[in-house]
Amino acid sequence: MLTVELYNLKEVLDLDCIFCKIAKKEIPAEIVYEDDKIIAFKDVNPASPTHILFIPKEHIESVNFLNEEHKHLIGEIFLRIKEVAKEMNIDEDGYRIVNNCGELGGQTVNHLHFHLLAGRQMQWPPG
Ligand code: DGP
Repeated sequence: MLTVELYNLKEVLDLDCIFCKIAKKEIPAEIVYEDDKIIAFKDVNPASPTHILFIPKEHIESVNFLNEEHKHLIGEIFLRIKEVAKEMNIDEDGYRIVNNCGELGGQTVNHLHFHLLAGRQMQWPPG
């Protein structure tokens, strides 16, 4: 009974998530990498010549919602970022990986994602 209720709650939370819809191919995106747990696609509003978003297919709202069971998944996301960066020949010039968490962190889509930005000189501190 409790399992069913939790499952329904998860369905409700995922229902309006734009990134869940991209992961389920319900809305289109320019996908650059995919496996059973992770998908990467071009940002619709690129902030640099290369701007790719890496997300877990599982709906995790933000870093605040990570737990011990996600350790391997997060490690895999970073390894896939490294591999895609190499495939796209941006590894030698360099790139930036960004995660925005929560309102003050600038997070606008509440599904954990890592931005891979490249192709221009990055500035510090970020805005
Ligand atoms: P953040 O501000 O860190 O939550 O980044 C969210 C990013 O997601 C932002 O750069 C724009 C991008 N984005 C929002 N909606 C869509 C969409 O429907 N498709 C794609 N490809 N990117 C999206």
